[in-house]
Amino acid sequence: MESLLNRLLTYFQISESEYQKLLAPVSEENFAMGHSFKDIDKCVEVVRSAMKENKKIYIYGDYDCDGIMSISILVKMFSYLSYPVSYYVPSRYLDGYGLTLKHAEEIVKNGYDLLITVDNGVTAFEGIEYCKKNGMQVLVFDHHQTDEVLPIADYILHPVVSNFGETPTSAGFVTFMFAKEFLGRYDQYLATLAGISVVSDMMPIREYNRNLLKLVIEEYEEGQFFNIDLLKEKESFTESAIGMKIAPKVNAVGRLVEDEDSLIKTVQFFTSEDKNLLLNYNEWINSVNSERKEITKIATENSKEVDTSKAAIIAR
Ligand SMILES: [Mn+2]
Repeated sequence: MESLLNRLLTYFQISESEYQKLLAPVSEENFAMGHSFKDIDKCVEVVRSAMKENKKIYIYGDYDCDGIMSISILVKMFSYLSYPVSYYVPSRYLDGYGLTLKHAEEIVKNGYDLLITVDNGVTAFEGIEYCKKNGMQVLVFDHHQTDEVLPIADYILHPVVSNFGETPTSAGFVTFMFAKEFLGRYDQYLATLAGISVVSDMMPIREYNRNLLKLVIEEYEEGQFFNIDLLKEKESFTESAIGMKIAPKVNAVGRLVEDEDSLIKTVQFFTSEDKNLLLNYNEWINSVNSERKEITKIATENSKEVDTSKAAIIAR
């Protein structure tokens, strides 16, 4: 009779060597399973020389949890090196998704030298072309579906474009891999933000996604990251705490809050270590999330056709 293991392997359609890999302990060294991004060294070089020449760096992200994790990973990375950078969380209502030509004009006007788009960019043709034509350098860290033509950025870091791997992953993961390469070390906090983004963007929990998530959950210690402790409340830090507590709260802000000055508080929340600020912003995030819950409740009670985009007015 066929062994139970063989029957299971057939059932799950995995080979014995894949099974062995699943059993192997995940580490900071092997979680990416040997996958790497083409041109990641070039991206590192662009940022390194920009810093050497004291160039002005601008990060343009997105308003959902993945976008906010991606911006926060870069902002925190630069703060480790005490290098000042500017960043922007676009408003779903005032800017919409992705770098616009209008915003690119602002960036150029303000004298920035290097633009890094995160969780957007692969379809921002006009904005990126404008920046390039005006002498800026542009890096794109994204994971969205690309057109056949790519924007004329200097380099694009993308799971498919950069031949990273078959399994889709989040922009936070892509950005984390850059930060890891740039810093020359695995940073647990940045990895934790990337792990959150994998869950919040509902990426398949397989291969490197699963490994990173497993690793950050295993490594997590209560009291280590005050902001994450606040968000997850009394739960232990697990995939379900991310999916049920952390991600919905961060997404609620991007969904409901209109003005950029408030949106930027989310990145401050993930990059600051000022306890008072964190307590304060946590309360604000919770209040926005309560609004979100209230709206969802009303919407479900009333009808299936309630326009929740109007909800922004309530939460401002
Ligand atoms: Mn995303």
